[in-house]
Amino acid sequence: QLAIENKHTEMINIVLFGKPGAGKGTQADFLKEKYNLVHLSTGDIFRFNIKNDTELGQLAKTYMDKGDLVPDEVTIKMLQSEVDKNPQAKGFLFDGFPRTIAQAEALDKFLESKNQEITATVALEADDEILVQRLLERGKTSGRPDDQDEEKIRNRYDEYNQKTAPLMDYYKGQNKFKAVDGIGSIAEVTERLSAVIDTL
Ligand code: B4P
Repeated sequence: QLAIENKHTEMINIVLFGKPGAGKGTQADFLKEKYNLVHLSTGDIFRFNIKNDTELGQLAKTYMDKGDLVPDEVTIKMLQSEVDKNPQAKGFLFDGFPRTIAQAEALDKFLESKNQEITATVALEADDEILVQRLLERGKTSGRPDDQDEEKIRNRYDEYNQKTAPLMDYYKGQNKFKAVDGIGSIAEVTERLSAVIDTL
């Protein structure tokens, strides 16, 4: 009985959800400080591994450069090992993970094994056309191969629509899905996200 109660009160675990370029990484930088959460961005972890030319990085690069998702098996294993590196965490901010139903199911199972769960999934909503422009803009300076041409960016949206969008129903089915408008200044969007997180 006690264990079940603890499961709901001890930690807050948030999934930051949204299309490519919706501002997940941008907002995560503010939210992790404000709520004292360990920020895990699968995109950042992959890019770190690519930069350091690790085996994982070499593999991830072949998918990311084309705008494809990295295979579930690899991504899930990596995420779990990052969670395990933070036993003192007060909660996690998952950014860019999960991106498939298989990843979401694996995450639920994994957290369950630690007597934890996802508290809520918060989605940043925005139109594709605005986001494609944001990514092309970032591509001018970011050096990210997946931001540099429209065809790769469009492929990321196809991947999102096929594999990631179904997660909205997955989390709605668990009554854990909350959406906020992702258009506006960075500070405005942070305000909207905070208003939702404060209610959790
Ligand atoms: P990610 O690194 O997760 O990147 P993202 O979707 O491009 O960006 P994000 O939403 O974080 O946008 P950002 O804040 O940067 O993924 C990259 C790739 O990694 C994937 O395509 C995939 O290949 C692989 N990958 C990652 N996770 C995976 C997983 N779980 N499974 C399989 N593969 C995985 O913002 C974008 C731009 O908008 C920035 O330039 C920013 O300055 C600007 N911006 C942000 N907010 C703004 C605002 N309010 N107004 C104006 N501009 C704004």
